[in-house]
Amino acid sequence: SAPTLSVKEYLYDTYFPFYKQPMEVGCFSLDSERRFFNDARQLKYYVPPENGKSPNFNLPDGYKDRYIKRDDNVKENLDHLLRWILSKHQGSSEDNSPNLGVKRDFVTWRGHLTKILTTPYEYNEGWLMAVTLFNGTYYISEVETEAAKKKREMRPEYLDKMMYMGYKFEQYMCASDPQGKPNPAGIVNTNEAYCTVIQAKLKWHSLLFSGEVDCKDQSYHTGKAPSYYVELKTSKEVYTQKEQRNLYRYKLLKWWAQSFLPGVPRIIVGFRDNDGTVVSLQTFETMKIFHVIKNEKNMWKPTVCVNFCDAFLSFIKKVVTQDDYRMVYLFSWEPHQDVCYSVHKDSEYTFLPDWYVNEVTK
Ligand code: 0WD
Ligand code: CA
Repeated sequence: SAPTLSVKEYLYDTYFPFYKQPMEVGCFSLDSERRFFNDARQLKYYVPPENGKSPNFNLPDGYKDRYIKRDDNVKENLDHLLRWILSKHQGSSEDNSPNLGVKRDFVTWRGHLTKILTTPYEYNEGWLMAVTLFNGTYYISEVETEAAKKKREMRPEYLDKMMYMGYKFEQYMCASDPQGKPNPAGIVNTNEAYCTVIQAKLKWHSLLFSGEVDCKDQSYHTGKAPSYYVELKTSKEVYTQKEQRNLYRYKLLKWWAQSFLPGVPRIIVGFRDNDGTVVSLQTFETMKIFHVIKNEKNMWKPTVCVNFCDAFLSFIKKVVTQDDYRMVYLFSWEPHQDVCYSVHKDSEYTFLPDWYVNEVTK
């Protein structure tokens, strides 16, 4: 029978594997109509609240009348990232920035890798990852599970509002220009995005992935990307031990994995009260999160996450053998089970677009 991959924690609880310092190789922007631009026009700038003042951000403000939501029925697959790759491919003769000619084993979204990293500690939601080997590179693109689709379509309004509040927090904390001020009277449009493109290496696997970045902290003048990037989060105020445990066990795991991958060093959390007002801020340094949680019982270990990711990428390399843009190896995982896969040719799962395939094979 076909090989499978176990996700059991103890299998991956060994030494921390080699993860080469992630390097930014480019960026791109998506505008208010989700149009692609090969530049940093959507980058935002971090503006902390005035010295000594505690924040007082009204996050539900504008939910009803100043909110333009991205259409999440549109499946974009890897398209924006592929467009970025092509723009480098085409411009490569004038462009002598390093590494772009380098072959990479894997191309994907950062968010997909985050899901893979946290798999050994996930007990609620499974995932589906479509993998195509094309011209020597493995492309990984997530497929929405039936369960996730149902959940999205049935999403109650309070959860939708919660998502809005996360974006609203960004608006309170960021300016559009380096010398600008935040504009909380503006519209929240979730089509807009600034994405960094990162090259990294995990043991034998070279990775090229892209992730959305919230803002740049200009007080780190000497640094370069990704070291000046900041990830913004909101969370409910913590009152009890149990609430603190849940924050550490579930949210910090996801936040750590998401920011560790691209090397985003700081996560700034706005804690909101029951009315959705942010009343305090706390900074977590990504590389110190493990020290924060390690004395608590039954938590999680970065080493398990990263070793599992390495094992999954090796599993892909073992299983995906046919180099063909029309083939998809569909990897699926459900909680308490092993990762397994099925193979599909010319199916609904094919995701590399013709415009990409044609340009690369030209
Ligand atoms: O499944 C995905 N993650 C896909 C994401 C599939 C296809 C495209 N994308 C796009 C997203 O729309 C976004 O523009 O890629 C970009 C982000 O990718 P990522 O950085 O790899 O995703 P992730 O790390 O999961 O999310 C980063 C941020 C989120 O911030 P929080 O603080 O909530 O983690 O990207 C935003 C969100 O702000 N985001 C989205 N925005 C609009 N629509 C979406 C989405 N579906 N998913 C994440
Ligand atoms: Ca964020």
